[in-house]
Amino acid sequence: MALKAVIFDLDGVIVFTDQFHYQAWKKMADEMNIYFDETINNRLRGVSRMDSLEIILERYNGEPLSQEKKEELAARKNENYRALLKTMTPDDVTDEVRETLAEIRKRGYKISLGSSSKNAKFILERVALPDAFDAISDGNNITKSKPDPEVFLKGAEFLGEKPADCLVVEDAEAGIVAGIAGGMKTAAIGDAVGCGKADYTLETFSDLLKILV
Ligand code: B16
Ligand code: MG
Repeated sequence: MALKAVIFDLDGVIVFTDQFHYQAWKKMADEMNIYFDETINNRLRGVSRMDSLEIILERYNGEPLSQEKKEELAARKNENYRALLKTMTPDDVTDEVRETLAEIRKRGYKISLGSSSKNAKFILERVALPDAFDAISDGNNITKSKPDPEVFLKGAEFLGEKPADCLVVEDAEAGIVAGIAGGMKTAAIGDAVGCGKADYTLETFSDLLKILV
């Protein structure tokens, strides 16, 4: 069946904010005396903010934390994170990514974002890509985080396309699993290549042009 649309993950595919996530969580973890390192940070790829916090709290040994306290910790991390996002500029998206997105649309495919992040629109504005997508599905329109397919199913729905006609592009195994669960084709880039579950693997972003002919 011919593909009609592409749904892109944001962090790890279009932009690379994992170092900002790391720094922001690290600050919060240090303040709470919780051990946190880059290996644990890797487990947060594609995972929602509150689920990320639960992973970090696996190393917490203090008094039990109320839901209110957890929300305060997540909000504190998000403040740190947004301060770092403010340093982003259009130079944080490569010409390769910009030109490939434009060419995919020119070839007649619709494109949507499919990101777990509640900061997705803010990031797209910072890097001057606010109108690059026909639809945006992000952390603000979902209740279940990847590996649940909700964020991608919404993306397909916003585009008016059937899931089976969509290709999901992801850097996280949780995202590839979500795409498969949603009945979509999947393309892995970066970290997700190693999981071996995707229909296609991309060495570089513009390899998409070989799939989307
Ligand atoms: P926020 P993606 C994900 O973005 C990140 O990979 C993940 O590390 C982060 O926890 C999640 O967004 C939520 O982000 O705190 O900004 O809502 O890869 O799905 O584009
Ligand atoms: Mg990602």
